[in-house]
Amino acid sequence: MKKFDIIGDIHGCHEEMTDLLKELGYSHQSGKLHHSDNRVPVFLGDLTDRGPASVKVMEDVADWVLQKEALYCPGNHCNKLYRYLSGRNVMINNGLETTVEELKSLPKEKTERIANKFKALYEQSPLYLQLDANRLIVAHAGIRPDLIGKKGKVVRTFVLYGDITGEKHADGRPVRRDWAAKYNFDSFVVYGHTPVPKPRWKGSTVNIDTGCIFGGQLSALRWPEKTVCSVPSNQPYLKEKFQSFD
Ligand SMILES: [Mn+2]
Repeated sequence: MKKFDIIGDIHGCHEEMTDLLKELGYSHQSGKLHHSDNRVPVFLGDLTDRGPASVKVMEDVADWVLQKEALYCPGNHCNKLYRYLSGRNVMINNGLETTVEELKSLPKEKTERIANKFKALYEQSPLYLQLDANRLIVAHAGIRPDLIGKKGKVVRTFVLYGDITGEKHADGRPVRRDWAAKYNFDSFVVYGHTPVPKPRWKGSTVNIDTGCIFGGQLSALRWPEKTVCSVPSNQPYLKEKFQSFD
């Protein structure tokens, strides 16, 4: 059986990603990722935006996934970046501006090469990952039992944005229902998307977005061990960005 290390929202924190992979036992030599126990890293989306080195994260993850050394499913920030790179008219805000600025600062050829690689990554990736004979589901913002195994618009909205109501809080954040509190199913779901001060375990789900971009930690869940490995963030701590539950 394959063993996985599922890694939470990176948001351009390349240094912390490198630290975490090292902590998990990976070595990175001449573009290849290697683990002595043949473990596989799984990226659950939101690779870019807001952080200092989104382009390096895009490049590394795209290389590893396209070389079949890692797995990936997209987050909402990946979806928006993909639409931007495909020439669609998207708002360059909510962190996308930092990634766009990084890309624009590079020589045109390099920008094009990286954009094409990221598009290839996005186009080959499923909306969410069904692993270990469906015992493990990895979805950026989570999933509902009745959506597992399905595709389509409803599934896409849920796995990218979570269980949104369409309403917004006073500060502009979308209202999200607590789907994990209601999740009652055999498949274990690993997700991110909503920064929490520490991994949030709820039934057979865990949120491992420990807000690296907001000064928390970058975390991974080891499967099948179900143990967490975290490294500290190098970013300033912004308490108000973290959501507390229960
Ligand atoms: Mn997200």
